[in-house]
Amino acid sequence: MTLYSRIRSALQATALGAAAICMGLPALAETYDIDQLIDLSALTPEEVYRFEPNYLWVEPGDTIRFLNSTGNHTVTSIDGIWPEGVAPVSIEHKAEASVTFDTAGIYGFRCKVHGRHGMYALIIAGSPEANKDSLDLSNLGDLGRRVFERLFEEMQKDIAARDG
Ligand SMILES: [Cu+2]
Repeated sequence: MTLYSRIRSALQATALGAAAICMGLPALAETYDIDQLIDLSALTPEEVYRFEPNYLWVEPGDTIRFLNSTGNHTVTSIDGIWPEGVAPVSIEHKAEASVTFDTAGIYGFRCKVHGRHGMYALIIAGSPEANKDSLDLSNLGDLGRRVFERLFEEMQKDIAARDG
């Protein structure tokens, strides 16, 4: 290695280090995408009609862009899986619509048309504490309850991982 190339790689390492430090600063609000799919190659109905992804943990202040809430798809908040005092969400006929999660808690979404096929999504913003003990699945049918039980298992794993 020549002196010149050694200096150059030292400079590059410094630049990488600086970039890494920048990324370690308190996170700015992020934006995530959730798509709405009709995937005819899927094996089960709840995979044919689905939010992709259907489970996401964000931080308060983050935004989710819901894509392709067109045709028959909707993004509709579920009474009983929604933090108290947060305005309900009802997105229809939008190729793209953003929801910002300012309040910590657990948020359940369904597609009004394909909920009967299991088209649901679970979002946790920051911490589930606000409404984790007051979740009410009585507005859902059997399939919806089964889907949310699976999604809540994911959430419990993430809670355990965060606490551990
Ligand atoms: Cu749908």
